[in-house]
Amino acid sequence: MKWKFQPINILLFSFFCFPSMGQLKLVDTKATKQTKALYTNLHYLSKKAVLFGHQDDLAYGIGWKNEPGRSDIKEVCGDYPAVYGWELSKIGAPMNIDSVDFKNMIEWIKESYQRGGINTISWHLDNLKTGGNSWDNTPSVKEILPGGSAHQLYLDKLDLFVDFIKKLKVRGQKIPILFRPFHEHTGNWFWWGAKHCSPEEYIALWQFTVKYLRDENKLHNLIYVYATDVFKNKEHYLERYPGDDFVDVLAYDDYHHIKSKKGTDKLAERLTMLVEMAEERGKFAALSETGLETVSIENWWTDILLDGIQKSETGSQIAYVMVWRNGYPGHYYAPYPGHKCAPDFVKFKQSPFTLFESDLPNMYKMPKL
Ligand code: BMA
Repeated sequence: MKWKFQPINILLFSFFCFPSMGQLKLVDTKATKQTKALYTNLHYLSKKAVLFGHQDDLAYGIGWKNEPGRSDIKEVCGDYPAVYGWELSKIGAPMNIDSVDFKNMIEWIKESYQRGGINTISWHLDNLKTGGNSWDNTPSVKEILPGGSAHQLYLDKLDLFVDFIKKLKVRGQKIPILFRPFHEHTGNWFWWGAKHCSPEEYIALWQFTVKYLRDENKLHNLIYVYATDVFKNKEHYLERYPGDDFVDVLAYDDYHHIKSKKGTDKLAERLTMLVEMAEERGKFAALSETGLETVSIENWWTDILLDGIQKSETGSQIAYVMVWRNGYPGHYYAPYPGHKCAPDFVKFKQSPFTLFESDLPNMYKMPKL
């Protein structure tokens, strides 16, 4: 039976599992009411269930683009995802790197917020030293830090980011956003990756960014998500960790150990470490990106993804899992009507453990605990 948000459940649950509920601390002590509520609700739900997310869900799917109300997820299982991922690469241009119109993105974020959904933003920032894209891994972190040759260019980009975030408002309420910059940095494919900057530089970049957004620009609707790629152990994960005062969510992306049943031992092992590290800090964890390109295994959703997440009791306590975009035939991570994995996705959706948009309580209202 699906776990229900009845007052008695909340009371009992919080008493046993969440004694310090009222004391969650965000990077931004001035975070808006709705942002604090979202963080608290996610933390709380993480102990019990996992929210499902999908990148660019409302923007396009396989065989369609920009069609109001559409979503491959909804068309397969009858509900929207609980979490929507968006990408800001090329901010300042009319469209992002994946041809999503920024004006439409703003509307989709508002629309999903009004339905009770949650939005997260990633940023494949161009290499500002060379003018290349984020995969141009010419070292440049030092150059965009204060005193560096491309620092002003970075400030200009951050100002575009600030303008974008300021437009995310509904009835005067600023929409809370889970912001996940400089991700997968244990890998080497982006210019902010492990081989292209020192831990000190990465940390300085992160801290500078938080201070610029929060303190200089007074954005108070951001929840900061630190997301590595795969990692060997806790020490490796924390090598570039910017500090408890600069991170709200401990996340990681994993496309490596999700390709077969065998790999899920590694997935479970990492999720366990992640949840432990988050708990020790009074924060929560997330599997910020994953997926099997073209979902070539028919029962992948239940037998690999869900089973992998649930394999370890501790590891299962992540707040959400998000799969990547349905870009084009050959590059998609979610089902669409008629795909061979669709029936299994419906089973995944029906699991009492997975939460989709209409399963959510009011995430923007502080739970009474
Ligand atoms: C990658 C791929 C690219 C895309 C990029 C940024 O993983 O999906 O096609 O441009 O993410 O969204």
